[in-house]
Amino acid sequence: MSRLLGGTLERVCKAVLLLCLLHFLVAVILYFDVYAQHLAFFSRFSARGPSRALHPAASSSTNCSRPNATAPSSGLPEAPSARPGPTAPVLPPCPDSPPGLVGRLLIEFTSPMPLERVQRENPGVLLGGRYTPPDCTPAQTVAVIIPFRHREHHLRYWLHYLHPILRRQRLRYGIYVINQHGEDTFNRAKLLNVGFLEALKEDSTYNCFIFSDVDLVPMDDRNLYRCGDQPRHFAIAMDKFGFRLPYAGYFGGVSGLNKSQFLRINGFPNEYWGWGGEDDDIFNRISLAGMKISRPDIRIGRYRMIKHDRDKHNEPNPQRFTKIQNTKLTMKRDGIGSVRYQVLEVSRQPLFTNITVDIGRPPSWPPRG
Ligand code: UD2
Ligand code: MN
Repeated sequence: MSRLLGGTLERVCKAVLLLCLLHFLVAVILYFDVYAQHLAFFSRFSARGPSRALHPAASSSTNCSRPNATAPSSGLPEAPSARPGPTAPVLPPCPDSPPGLVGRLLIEFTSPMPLERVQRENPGVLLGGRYTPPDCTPAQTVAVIIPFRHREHHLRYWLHYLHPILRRQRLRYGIYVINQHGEDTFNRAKLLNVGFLEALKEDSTYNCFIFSDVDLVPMDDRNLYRCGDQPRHFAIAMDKFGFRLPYAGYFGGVSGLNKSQFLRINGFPNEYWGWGGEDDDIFNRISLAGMKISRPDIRIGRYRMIKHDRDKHNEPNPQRFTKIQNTKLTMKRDGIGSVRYQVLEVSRQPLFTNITVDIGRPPSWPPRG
């Protein structure tokens, strides 16, 4: 009897032990899945010798305390020279869900951010802010376009946070800062039209255009800066709006359209001078063209905006309310097909391409100066 009992007990013990082992294994797998970036971090050490030889400056100064610490901490091969030459084997397509994404990021705008540091931490980024993943072939080429004037301080943070994110997302991309020359009234949407044309002039393979305010940083790298079947709105849950969409038709902040979607709506309006309304006009254009907005999950489309006052010469446009009622009438004649501007300078900086442009001034309102 006792032998029988002992035998049963032994079997039970073995089963429990086996279960524990299984549980432990699942826990380990989950751990490495969630903390994939740590894996990437460690793998960097094993590849340290050669990467150091290629980038002597990159080895010591990387800040790894932040989850989205830049450059080598992504664990990706960095060297442009690692890219395949004409005889190298064809790289596999980049995965739909890039491995090595971090998820939620810690974003803060308090520590100073010198450009030299950003540059040092992103050695794989080529002149003009161009990057191509060294280990796979992306399906799209993405032009990121930033409307800009007098926001150097914001741009530094933007570059610091975005380059590592975009690299982890395995994108082939270029960064275009469209800098409005002079002190006339600001015109965000017209600058974005200029960015579309100028980026294509530089590289006709661009087929996805992401339009981003300079002061908006995503808080989650799973918010993939890619284009899809429908125009995409990325910045759906901003800190300044309590991490909610302020209204159903909101399309401000960061958005993305592929080339054909952009051309189908005749691009963006050129006639919104000053603050506001242009994003609603773009939303109208998309709806009128029979397209729908696609958005990420509300938990992923989170953003921090660098706090700022309203800029000079970007006062709210009092015409915006009437203008957005008339998109149907105006979108055919006012858009990418009719944009007039003059490029004053194209300068390829280490982390971005700066395009200074004269876009003219509003016809009547507001008075200049
Ligand atoms: C909101 C929208 C923005 C746009 C704007 C109305 C958010 C987060 N963003 O921005 O997408 O629809 O309202 O026009 O809700 N800029 C300069 N220099 C200037 C003025 C503007 O660089 O002197 C650029 C810069 O990229 C900035 C963007 O234009 O981020 C939008 O201007 P803003 O940040 O002053 O306006 P905001 O935050 O109300
Ligand atoms: Mn802003």
